[in-house]
Amino acid sequence: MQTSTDPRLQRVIDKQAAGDRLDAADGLAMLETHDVVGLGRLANADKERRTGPFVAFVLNRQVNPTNVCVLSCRFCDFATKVGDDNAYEMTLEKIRQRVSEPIREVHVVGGMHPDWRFERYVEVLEAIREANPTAQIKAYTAVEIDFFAHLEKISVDEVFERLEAAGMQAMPGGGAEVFSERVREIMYKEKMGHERWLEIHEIAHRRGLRTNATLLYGHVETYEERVNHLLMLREMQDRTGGFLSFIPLAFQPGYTNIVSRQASAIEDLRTIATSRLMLDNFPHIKAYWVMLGEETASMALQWGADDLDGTIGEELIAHAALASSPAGMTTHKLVKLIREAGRLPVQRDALYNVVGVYPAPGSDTHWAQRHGDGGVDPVPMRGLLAEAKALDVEGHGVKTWEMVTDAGREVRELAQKAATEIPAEAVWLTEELQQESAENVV
Ligand code: V47
Repeated sequence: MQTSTDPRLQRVIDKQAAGDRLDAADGLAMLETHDVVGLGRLANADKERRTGPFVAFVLNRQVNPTNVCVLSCRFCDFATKVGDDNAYEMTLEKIRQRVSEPIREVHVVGGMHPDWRFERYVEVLEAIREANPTAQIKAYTAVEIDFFAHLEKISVDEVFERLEAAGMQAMPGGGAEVFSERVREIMYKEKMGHERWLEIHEIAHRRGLRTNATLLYGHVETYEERVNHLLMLREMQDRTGGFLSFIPLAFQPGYTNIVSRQASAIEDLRTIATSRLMLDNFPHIKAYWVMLGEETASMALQWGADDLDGTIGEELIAHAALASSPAGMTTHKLVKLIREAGRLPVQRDALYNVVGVYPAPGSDTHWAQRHGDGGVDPVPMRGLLAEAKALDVEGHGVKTWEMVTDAGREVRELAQKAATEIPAEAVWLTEELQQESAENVV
């Protein structure tokens, strides 16, 4: 059994072994521990129980339709006002162009423009669906949904109805920041409070929409406030089961003068691991490479994270705040990053259905999988998926690629198969194979 030189972390280790639920004191102990390696081992063991050696990514594009926003949050370098030099509004044509590549997910988030009607935001989704009917749309944060409801003087349910009819299939986790009135007063006092954020996600879950949750950390928040945020999410997930993924967002200081530097890698890893262990009812923890940077994101895959988000294309929010990560990533680079972390890459869609695995290459075939622009080909899961039983999250009919061990089969064995039994000649998924893959998942 694992032991630690930190008595407070030892208590967490003992509780994990006994299957006891972790509490606020445990969360604090993890965020404060000097035994970062021990914490990583504990979180990694938990990750492996859930998703074995697999790490997921998605071929996606981020669309930020405008940076003009009615709010002026202190932490946000992205938002502008009408007439500012860097203010922009994307045309529907530009949006169509941006999403017309072969991708699985479009992530839409942007400013709340004072002159745009709700219809314009609906048209954004319609344009995306028209340009790429098979990509799943993960659109608009709870803050934007609340804004639309006020703008149109309609209920949140009615907002969802209109957006779903236009193609929305999931909701991102942005806008949560930190669930603390103290922090809200300092950083984003015009923005709605956490009760409303949670309420809107709860309405989404009730409708059967899957959503994500975020935490913006590394600015003025305390460790207690971080832990409290996690506990509030866990409590809601106990009730609804509708969250798919949790994404700790490392604050990019940019020009804000709030803090002089971004949280350290050690701090990032502690936060990822603490999230994995506290959020025992969240299927996935995302290492968002855009804000963590590639190196820390790669390490996070050994500290409890099972997802790297995606190829993204052009990211504007973190980069407005001077993030030093690249604007987007190629599939090849993501696969390489995941392999370097000793993991098996899995391509997923927005709802965490598996699209394909990238079998571990023999040393001499590794680069053989490269071609043309440096892309790598996934292999459809086929038979493998039939054994990797899909989970139905809390009876909501949501299927995830989470591997279950209680089916009497060790995850390691599945990974072995992924590495050895998949034919060497990798092919892009044909329509037919996509269909088969999708059928296998559900
Ligand atoms: O809500 C703004 C944050 C969020 C900064 O759900 C900043 O899958 C760091 O929510 N430094 C938008 N963060 C991004 C987001 C997200 C990203 C990836 C995946 C998903 C998902 C959601 O970014 C905002 C805000 O909390 N943010 N400015 C900044 N300077």
